[in-house]
Amino acid sequence: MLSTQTIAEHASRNSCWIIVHGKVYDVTEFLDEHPGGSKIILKYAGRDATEAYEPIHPPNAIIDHLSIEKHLGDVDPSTVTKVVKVVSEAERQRQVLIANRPPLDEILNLHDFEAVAKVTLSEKAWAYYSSASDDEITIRENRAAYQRVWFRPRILRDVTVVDWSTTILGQRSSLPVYISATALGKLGHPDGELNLTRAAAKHGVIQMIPTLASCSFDEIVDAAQPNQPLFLQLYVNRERSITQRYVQHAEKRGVKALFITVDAPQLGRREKDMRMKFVGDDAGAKVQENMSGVKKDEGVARAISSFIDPSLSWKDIPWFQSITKMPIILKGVSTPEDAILAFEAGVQGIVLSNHGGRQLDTSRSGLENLIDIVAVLKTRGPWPNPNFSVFVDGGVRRASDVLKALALGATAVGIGRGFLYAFCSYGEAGVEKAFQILGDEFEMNMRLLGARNLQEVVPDMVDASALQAHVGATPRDNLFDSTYQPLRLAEFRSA
Ligand code: 173
Repeated sequence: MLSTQTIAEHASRNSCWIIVHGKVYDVTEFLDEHPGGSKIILKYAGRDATEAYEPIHPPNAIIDHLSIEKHLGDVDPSTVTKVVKVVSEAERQRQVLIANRPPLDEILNLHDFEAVAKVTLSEKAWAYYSSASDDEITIRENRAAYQRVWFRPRILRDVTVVDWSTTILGQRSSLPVYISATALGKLGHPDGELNLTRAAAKHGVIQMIPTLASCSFDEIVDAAQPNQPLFLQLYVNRERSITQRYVQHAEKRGVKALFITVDAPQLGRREKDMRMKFVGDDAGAKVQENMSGVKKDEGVARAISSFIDPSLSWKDIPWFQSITKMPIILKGVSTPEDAILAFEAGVQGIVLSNHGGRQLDTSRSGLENLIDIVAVLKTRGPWPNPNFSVFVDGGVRRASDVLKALALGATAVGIGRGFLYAFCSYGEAGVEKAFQILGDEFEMNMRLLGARNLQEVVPDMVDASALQAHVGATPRDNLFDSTYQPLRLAEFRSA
């Protein structure tokens, strides 16, 4: 057993030991191999890194990646001085807000989860999840685009029974919605992505597992029910053998589709997230950082994304097709040109996505791109094409949003943050509630739209003539506005 005093002596680039989960590791030689760079490790040189390690790594990452002779043994608990953490005023307030958060049955829509998450998440988690790139124009446009599409409802169609279930890539789904991948779930809830897996099992919804989940891939698959369909989101590693092993392991474990992220050769600059580097560090860490020349402008995501291969190109698609039989979907397509290239490459679908507004700012919304992309795909074969799915994500919070995308030709729609905020705020029960809310919204909206099933949600049910006009041309209705009672978000009891 090693004393904390001994460990503290190994706090430099020349000899760097860290503690994770009560075990001591010599990471000196690993420093330059760490996918997140050496600097972040050096910050914790000679001391306990568990708190920083936990949300970002699958539990076994260090054990799997560090050769056995670098596992130095246990920390001698008798040498550990219990640090009494000074709880900041902000943290104390956050705990009060968590204790007083609205009961789940007062949550009426997906925005409410976000309102709760905004004040109950740690600043770091909120900054990472909510941030988008640059001026955050695209993340806001993702919402606004849905408001430029108007319904043309049909009447008198006997809508006693309505059915919003569907099939996504051959898998039954209770909703025309899947859970899109979002990284680092444990920043927001101790059970991380497992909240989604468990709730999805109960409600027949499909989860896309993120490459950069906080839980390991196997933990997530193990938490799923025997026949629960799961998809996998893939960041392609510079070291292709790692990607090959990962993809083939996923297929063996029964994953039903591979969504390759193609819009992130480099991560966007998310300034809310980056800003946290300046406010979140303790003083001790600052000294260490200065010593090792740490760049202080990297957010959480950038710090762990250096393994992603920016050389990925169309030439790699046949290789993916050679290593797996899973359907392949390209996630992050924005133009008809690329939609056609994907179609001709023989993949099974595309996701019209701008990565939740986190990549190229002032990119158009997936919903808007859907119009042109469906138009060209219609010239290339049957429509809807049973062998080529077109998904949309970004800004979806309501069933009415989903119905607009479906009317315009989408196969199904992905929701990332909406479900993420549900589990951050209320764990698994929050995600179940989100599914139930969406189900209720589908039932009502489909009745009011005059569609008894999703086949009956047709292009004529929407007026998208304003979608591609990027101006707010709707006149303000001043008289109405002055009497309108605005909707209210979920409220806190006594804070
Ligand atoms: O959007 C993201 O934050 C993201 O996709 C990502 C990429 C690399 C590491 C962590 C998250």
